[in-house]
Amino acid sequence: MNTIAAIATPLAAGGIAVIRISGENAAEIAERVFFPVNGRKISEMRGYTACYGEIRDGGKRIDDGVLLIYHAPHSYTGENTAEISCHGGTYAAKRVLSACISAGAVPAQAGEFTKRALLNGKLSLTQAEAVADIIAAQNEQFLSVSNSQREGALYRRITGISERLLSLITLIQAWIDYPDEMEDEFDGNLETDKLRGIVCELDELLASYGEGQILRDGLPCAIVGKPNAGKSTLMNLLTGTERSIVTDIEGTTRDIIEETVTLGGLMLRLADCAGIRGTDDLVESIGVERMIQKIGESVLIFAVFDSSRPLSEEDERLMSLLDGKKVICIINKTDLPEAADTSKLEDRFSKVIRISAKDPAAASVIAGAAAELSGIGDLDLNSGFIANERQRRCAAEAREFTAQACEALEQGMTLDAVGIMCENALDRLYELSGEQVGENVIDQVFSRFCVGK
Ligand SMILES: Nc1nc2c(ncn2[C@@H]2O[C@H](COP(=O)(O)OP(=O)(O)OP(=O)(O)O)[C@@H](O)[C@H]2O)c(=O)[nH]1
Ligand SMILES: [Mg+2]
Repeated sequence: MNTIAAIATPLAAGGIAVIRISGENAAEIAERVFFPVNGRKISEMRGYTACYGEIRDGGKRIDDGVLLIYHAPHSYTGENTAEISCHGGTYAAKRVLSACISAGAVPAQAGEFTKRALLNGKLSLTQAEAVADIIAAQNEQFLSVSNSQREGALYRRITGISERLLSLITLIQAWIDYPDEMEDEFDGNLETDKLRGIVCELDELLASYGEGQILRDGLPCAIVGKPNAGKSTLMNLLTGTERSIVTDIEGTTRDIIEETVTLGGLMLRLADCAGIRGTDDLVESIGVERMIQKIGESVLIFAVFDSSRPLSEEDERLMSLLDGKKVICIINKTDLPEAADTSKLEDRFSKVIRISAKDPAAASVIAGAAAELSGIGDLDLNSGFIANERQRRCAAEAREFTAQACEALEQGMTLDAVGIMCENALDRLYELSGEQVGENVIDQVFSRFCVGK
């Protein structure tokens, strides 16, 4: 395999930039561009040691920096690796890279360092995918669960399921091949129960996909209520900006305004909607339709009620739209005298909070209620979760084949047929974990990566 090189840090002005070289000739290539001030020979440097020196291209000094050496297999890729840290200017970093290319390295493809780590057995496929998620993480929780994945949480979970399936297949095969030599009678009920257990586990695993997505992308939340209830004031409070226009004119917000915020470690994708009311204005009525659609798409609803005005027909209509949804009932404008019969709201909603959206302290009250209702704090994704569509498809197919095997057994089909379905399920699990995966799948996974990773 050839020796590759790439800039591993973002192409922007910064303190330092790192150029990474990986492959059999990493030290030789480094020796052609990096000249230690202490005169040390790079090829004789021990692994995990560094030295300071000059970086040259064709004899011309282009920068100075630090060289770090790793020896195979003790590196990220499992290959010989050299990392040159130079000054963090975009041009300087590109010049150092081009010097490495002139010295014999080949420009790395997107994700090629991690791909080599995979091919050298340093990572499983799901661990490599977790590396991409760590890079993409935008909040504490997703970073934390991605780190668990990186340590092999999903891999271990899948391995546990595949081992059970494999022992079942072995047993079925033995019953097919050597029925007379088996000690026990074949017990269809027992094996069906085992398969059912595997189906349940795969269902749980599949459910983790949605939960993982919420952690990664944020919890979709709609802010709804009648005109002038204070929805946009609340939006601005939570985003800490003047994102939405606030006036005392009813119907100020006509289209949906969206923003992602992190509150108390919880990432929320907020949508400030048009106020709900019957209107002849075409634009406003489209806004109301979009608000209704947004309620459908959201996991959590912030329903804002104006306590300074009596509850109206619009409030009633809103309540009817919220049936079956997770709702935080927000009684707003508590700084004004109360005119609404709020006991009605207390009866209707299980989670009710009283705030003034003009008071900055209200943000933490809302964050607390959102964290409680979202249930995200109770999620345990540290034991592995389905992180992307590729994994979800493999798990869904494995679940389908296992369910079919279960049904086949119940209907008294031949053990051969049951065995084939179990094997199909196992193949999908091996594809999920990457133990049995085609080159095209690997290429697809690494196309998500950046160059230098
Ligand atoms: N006194 C008081 N006024 C508030 C409070 N929250 C909002 N307001 C005022 O109520 C008026 C309407 O606020 P908005 O945030 O624009 O209301 P909205 O629900 O977005 O209204 P539409 O976009 O028209 O549907 C503005 O004058 C706000 O300043 C509050 O807690 N107390
Ligand atoms: Mg508004």
